[in-house]
Amino acid sequence: MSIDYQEKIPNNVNLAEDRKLQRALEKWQPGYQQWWSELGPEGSHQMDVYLRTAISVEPGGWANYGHVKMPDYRWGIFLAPQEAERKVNFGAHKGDAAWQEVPGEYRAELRRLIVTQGDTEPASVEQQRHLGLTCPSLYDLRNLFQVNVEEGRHLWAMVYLLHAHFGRDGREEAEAMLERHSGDADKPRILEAFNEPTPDWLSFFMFTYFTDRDGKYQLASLAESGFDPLSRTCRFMLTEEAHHMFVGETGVGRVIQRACDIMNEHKTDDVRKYGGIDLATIQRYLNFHFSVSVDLFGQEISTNAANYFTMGLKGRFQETRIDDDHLLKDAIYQVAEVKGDGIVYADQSALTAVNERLRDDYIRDCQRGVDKWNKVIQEAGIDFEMTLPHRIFHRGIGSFSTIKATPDGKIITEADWDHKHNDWLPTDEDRQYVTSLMEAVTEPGKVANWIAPPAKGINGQPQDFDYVRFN
Ligand code: BYC
Repeated sequence: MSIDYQEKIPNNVNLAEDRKLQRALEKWQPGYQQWWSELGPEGSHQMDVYLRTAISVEPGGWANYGHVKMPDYRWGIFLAPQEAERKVNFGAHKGDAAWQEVPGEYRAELRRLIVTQGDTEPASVEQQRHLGLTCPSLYDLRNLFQVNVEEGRHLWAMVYLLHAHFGRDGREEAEAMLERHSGDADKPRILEAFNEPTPDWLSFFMFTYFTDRDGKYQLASLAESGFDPLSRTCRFMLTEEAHHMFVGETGVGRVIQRACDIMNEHKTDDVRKYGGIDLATIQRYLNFHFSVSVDLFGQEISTNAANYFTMGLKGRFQETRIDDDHLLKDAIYQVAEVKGDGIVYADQSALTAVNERLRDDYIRDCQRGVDKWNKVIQEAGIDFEMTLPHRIFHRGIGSFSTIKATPDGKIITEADWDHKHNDWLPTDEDRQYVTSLMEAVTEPGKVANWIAPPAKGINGQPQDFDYVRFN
């Protein structure tokens, strides 16, 4: 499964053997490059960036590092190897051979899932396009760009599926991916969280920790798909996603570390006085990014999700490892709902609750990083604990979007919310303060004052490595 870099579009799908598809993708390519030059990372086009590029899709064999100009990055089409005799593993077609072509009766649903997934990828690049101008170090700048080029490649992954399997409407959808833009009043991105700007680096680290993790869970569910090309492309995308979440987890951890260092060094709680970001502000950012990411799982009770499952298009997280019938006709699942002025857990059909189950898996996973951040605080001997807010806090989608709640899950009145929400979510003043710290540090080995240096370099490089060269 080696990748052919001689091709105009690098790929491991024998693109050269399908001239029609190759021509269609080559027609889409200039539009993509134009989009990258207009809405990709601002001011970056002449820089040489120490990026990793996929050289093979085999585990462990794919990372190749070197300085590249991002517009010359070899975006391509890479699918994980085909599993012999793979089956549809859940839903009404359980036990059938996995589909290599789109099942005609599910075409619209499958296309919608692929379009929704694909739309988020360029959206995130657009959201982050100004961040390079205020990087806290060359290490961080390089990581931002690595994330950006990989999100660009993930768009390629979905565009390939649309072109290869959905004919003319697939090609139209691929065009539309470059026409919708994050935050555009007329043509916004599909999912709400992808229309919010990522205005500063603390937001970026929170985004890569919490929102990229939604990506991990959605991709993992799509990797279970009975539509084999979707499964294979998502499996490879997941290997890239891990680095994005690492950037988020270590990024937030370093901001926390710096706050603790300042508190200890100056024997003070007034971290801002010394140019750091205080733990309470970090907690408010966490509350915001967690809650908007939790929304990305959709409604608690969703017939769309039930249909995707029954059709065999989108499974649960690690579907094949779950010990049940994978049909969910009579199974139940406990889902939180509002009752009076509190919440209760009630039995629901497990089939219509698959979004909620995925959200549960996601929330458990989010907690692991929070525990690590708390270890940093504990080791510094500081009495403070970061917490994930309750799932009902600050929701815009689903049954909790109609109520107001505290971060610990108590339902409150609108008036109480108006009075208290500034304690729980970043205030204008917080955002202004964090923005005021955002100044580019581009000397090799130097790091901005508000964040601790990374524990180790990328690919074993020393602290003062020139990850990005400005030309
Ligand atoms: N915003 O039945 P429901 C990533 C709509 S992130 C706006 O629950 P469903 C990445 C919904 O469309 C992962 N609208 O919907 C991360 C529906 O509309 P209709 C992206 C929303 O379909 C970082 C209605 O509400 N991938 O990869 O079960 C950087 C009823 O809702 C939202 C995917 O999401 C929302 N948040 O669930 C880069 C996977 N939520 O039918 C990349 C593909 C719901 O009434 N998508 N609505 O017109 C899906 O699986 C599903 O579309 C969702 C929504 C889970 C998102």
